[in-house]
Amino acid sequence: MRLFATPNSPFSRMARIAIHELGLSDQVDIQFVTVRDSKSELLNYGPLGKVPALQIGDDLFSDTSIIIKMLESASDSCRLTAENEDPKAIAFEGFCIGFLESIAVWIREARRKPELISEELLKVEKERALRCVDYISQNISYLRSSLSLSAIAVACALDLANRRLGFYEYEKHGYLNEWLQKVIKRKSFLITEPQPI
Ligand SMILES: N[C@@H](CCC(=O)N[C@@H](CS)C(=O)NCC(=O)O)C(=O)O
Repeated sequence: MRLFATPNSPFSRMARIAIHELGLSDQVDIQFVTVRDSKSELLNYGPLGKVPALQIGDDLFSDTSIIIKMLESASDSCRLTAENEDPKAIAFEGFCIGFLESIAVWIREARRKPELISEELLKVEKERALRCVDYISQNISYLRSSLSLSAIAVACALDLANRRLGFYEYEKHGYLNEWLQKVIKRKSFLITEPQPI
């Protein structure tokens, strides 16, 4: 198997963390590619050109949740995704992935040329992030058992929001902050830390 990724993409980071946590590091080659680039190597494998993308044989799987499900089915180690029989955990998983997506949108907006930045969008995303942090804190029980896709998404989102946006409101929520500090010290997180930009 081969994972196409970029070193700083949060979704690529989720897939790389999952590979490590599922014990698949020896079975998946990680290939860093460029994105938003008409010469990207990734475009030789499919038209989408987004990372992460997982190649298994002739197939190229996109979308982080789908990729993590494919990785899970290749692993006899732990499970990361919510069980079909647990709708509340599935709902929370979707929320966590949406939270990471929103942090990525916020960062993308904040990094545009100053004259192109929409202050309104920055405000919308900051307010969303504050609401989500409260919600995560109220539902911390979903995150505190074993590592899950939900936990990976939330930890990647909060870690990146802190690094790129100076967003650290979660520190006000003692249990959430304690949980986050523990998760980001796992080897899978340390070896995939985003680089300064
Ligand atoms: N919903 C997708 C999002 C993937 C995504 O947006 N990846 C970004 C990097 S974080 C990307 O490849 N962007 C390149 C582009 O938009 O062309 C997933 O879950 O994998």
